[in-house]
Amino acid sequence: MTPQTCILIGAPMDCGKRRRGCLMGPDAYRTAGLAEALAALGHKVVDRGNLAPAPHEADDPAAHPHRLNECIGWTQALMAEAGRAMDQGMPVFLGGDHAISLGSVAGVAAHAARAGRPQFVLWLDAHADFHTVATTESGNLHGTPLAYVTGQPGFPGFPALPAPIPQENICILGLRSVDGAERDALQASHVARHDMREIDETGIARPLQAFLDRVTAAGGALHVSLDVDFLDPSVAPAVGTTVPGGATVREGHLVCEMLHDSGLVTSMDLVELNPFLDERGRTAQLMVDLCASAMGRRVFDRPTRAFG
Ligand code: EXY
Ligand code: MN
Ligand code: MN
Ligand code: MN
Repeated sequence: MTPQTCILIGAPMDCGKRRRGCLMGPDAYRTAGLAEALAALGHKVVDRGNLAPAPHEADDPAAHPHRLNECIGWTQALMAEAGRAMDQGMPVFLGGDHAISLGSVAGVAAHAARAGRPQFVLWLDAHADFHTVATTESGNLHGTPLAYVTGQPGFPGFPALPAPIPQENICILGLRSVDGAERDALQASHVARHDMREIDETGIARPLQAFLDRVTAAGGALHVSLDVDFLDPSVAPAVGTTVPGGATVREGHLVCEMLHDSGLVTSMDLVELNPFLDERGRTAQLMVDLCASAMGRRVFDRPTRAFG
């Protein structure tokens, strides 16, 4: 892989849901050696430290949705930072819960639009995260970023989107927990979505390669949003929204290895890690290893020639 300048951006955002702990995510990735792993692959690594939300009104702790003003403040800060970082290299946003993607994805899409490139998004998640502020039953805004970045109505108070992402430029892999309103909205949409049943039947490489081929054909920029709960809880326990039946360690690595080989990835989120729920850092370490795979770590330079 061409050496990149990886810009690590800590986003200790914890307001996208009620269970606390994701604010420790950026430091857990640092402790697990993310910068060192990327540098060992030949990349330049710049750690920008941690962001803070833009100034905002205090939230009523009992309000629905949960901590809306703080989420809007984070979205403003992350959108601005995403644009700056895209000018300097490849941003890796270290969550924080998945509400960081309200800002990171909106910001990279705005940058791509300025550069005249279509933005694509790969969403690796047990959940669809396709609620709006109007449809969320839990009131947890980490369940909304894909609806926001595709320009769905129902996000009062959030920044206007400079560049909504076309639904057909989104692919979700790993689905196994989708609420009714999300299911209806997704089924009426052009978002490509692949649940675990399909992945069991076809393997994970097939839907991923089909999507990567579309990104290549369009000359697109590709943002990858990796939610810890994409992975099976038996191998990635440090997340508040575990759903059994997730991706295996090897499925996770294969996705990341194929992403690297595609040469398409222009930005990335690592989200939902809650170090308070981890077991001796194993989930943080797995996320770092997956990121390293996406950035070029491999066992051999070339595959072994087929025998016979
Ligand atoms: N759909 C559920 C809700 O809206 O509360 C769960 C959302 C979980 C979101 C996690 C981060 O992927
Ligand atoms: Mn620029
Ligand atoms: Mn998510
Ligand atoms: Mn999830």
